[in-house]
Amino acid sequence: MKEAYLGLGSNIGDRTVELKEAIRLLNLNDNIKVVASSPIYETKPVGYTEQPDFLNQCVKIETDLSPHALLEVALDIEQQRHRVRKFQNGPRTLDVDILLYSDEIIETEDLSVPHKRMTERAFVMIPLNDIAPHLVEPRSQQTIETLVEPDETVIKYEERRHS
Ligand code: PH2
Ligand code: MG
Ligand code: MG
Repeated sequence: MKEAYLGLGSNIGDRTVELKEAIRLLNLNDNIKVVASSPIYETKPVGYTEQPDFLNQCVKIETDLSPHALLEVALDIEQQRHRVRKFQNGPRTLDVDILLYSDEIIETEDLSVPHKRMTERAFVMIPLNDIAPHLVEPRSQQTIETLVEPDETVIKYEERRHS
C-alpha cells in the first residue's frame, strides 16, 4: 500500500459538485481509498488568466495502484465528468493531478511526479500544507511547510447557503 497526494481543480459548472464527485469516484475504485481531504479554496487562474476562478482542493489517498495505473484512473474520472481538452491550461469541469506518489521521482513521457510546477503553485501548496505540512517533497528534499508561501488570491471557500 502506497500513499499519494492528488490535486483537484474545477472552474466550469457546479465546481463544488465536481470536487465531491472526484472524491466519490476515487473511492469507488477498489484500489483507492481517500483518507484525508483539505479545505476547498477559491483561486485566481494561473497561466492562462482569461477564464473563471477555480476551486482547488488536495486529497491524500492510499492505493495499491502503480503511478501509471493511478494516472489512468485520474484521466478516466476526468472523462466521466465530461472534461473537454480545448487547449493546455484552459477551463475544465474537473482536473485530477497526481502531485506526489510515496517518495518516488518519476519522469516518463506521460507522467511527471512530483508534479512539475506544484511547488510554485499556491493553489496546490496551500491546501496541501493543510493536510501534509511535514511531508517531504522529494525533488527539493524540503517539507511542504517550508516550501509553502502565502498568497492572498487563494481564499478558503465557504459553501454558499441557499437564501
Ligand atoms: N490549473 C491549471 C492552470 N491554472 N489555476 C488555478 N487557480 N487552479 C488550477 O487548478 C489551475 C490553474 C492547469 O492544470
Ligand atoms: Mg492541473
Ligand atoms: Mg491535469
